[in-house]
Amino acid sequence: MNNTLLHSNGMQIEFASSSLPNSLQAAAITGLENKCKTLPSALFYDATGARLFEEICKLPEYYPTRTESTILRDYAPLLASHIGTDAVLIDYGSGSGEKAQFLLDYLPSLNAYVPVDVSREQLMQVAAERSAQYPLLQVLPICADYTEPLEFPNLPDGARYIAFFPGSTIGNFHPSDAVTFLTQIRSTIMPEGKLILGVDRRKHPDLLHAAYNDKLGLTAAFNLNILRHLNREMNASFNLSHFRHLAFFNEQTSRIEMHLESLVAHQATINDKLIQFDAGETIRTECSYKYDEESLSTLAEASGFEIEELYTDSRQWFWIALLSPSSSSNQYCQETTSF
Ligand code: AVJ
Repeated sequence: MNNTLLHSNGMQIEFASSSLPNSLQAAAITGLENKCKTLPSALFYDATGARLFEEICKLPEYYPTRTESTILRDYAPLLASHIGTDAVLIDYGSGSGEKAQFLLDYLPSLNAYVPVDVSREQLMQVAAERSAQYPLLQVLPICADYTEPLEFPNLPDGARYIAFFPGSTIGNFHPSDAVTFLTQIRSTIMPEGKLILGVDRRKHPDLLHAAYNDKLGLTAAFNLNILRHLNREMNASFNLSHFRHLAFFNEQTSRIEMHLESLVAHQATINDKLIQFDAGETIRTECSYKYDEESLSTLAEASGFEIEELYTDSRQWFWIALLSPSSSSNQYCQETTSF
């Protein structure tokens, strides 16, 4: 593939023929060159992947989305009372904007709503919808990868920030990365802000297994789609029929692992790099950590937070955690993070 262009001034200009950020492309290559092959989970979400995930959320076996929505609906008034008046709500990864909607109806005196998302199209649509819905609300969309430090232009000094990070996306971070990310949120919302965090709880492995191995095979399609995405955006040559979906609960690490298992010894190319697969070798595509009270406390503490409230559902499958910066803690202390 020709990725360079000769400019009229004689300079070679490199351009990406792909809509994937270079950092994500680099991470894909590095991951596939590892001894234990991995791919970044962010690669799931091309247009097809985003649609498949929406369908997964409707499956009877896939409980997290539905359960979190129930908790948000039940506790929205209480959460609103903790948020208080004149706050700025930062919606980390606003997506289709549905989750924050549960809160906004109860927050008539919000200072501003700040949806943050990488998908510009979705972000602008959410911003337009909310502005129309709440004519008095300042809506300040930020198009960014929220794992990078954010800049908040145009916000009044001394605003109280409420970070909202639902969806149990925190479960996709390795514990040490989760600490880094939450520590960064903490410094954004200091000193008076709060964090509302969606967390999937550890539960019976059969329930977890079913949620990631649905009968219709949508999760398998979602997982395999990552290879189709790479074939299209990184000039890769993966043969999807050489792989199968694998998902299991790893008891030691308390995480669901999703893999793509190579059924035969074969090779594929990606951006002209040759990747060899043994029969039975896997690419790990996702980890989804499941928390209990102890591991959640450890995470909160290591990130300089304390748990103020834990809201759960009748089956105790999911948490909406309300965290506040701990007054006593030293935010640079990040030692207690192995599970
Ligand atoms: C969107 C990250 C919460 O980990 O359960 C769904 C993604 N992966 N089925 C999760 C997912 C497989 C999901 N999160």
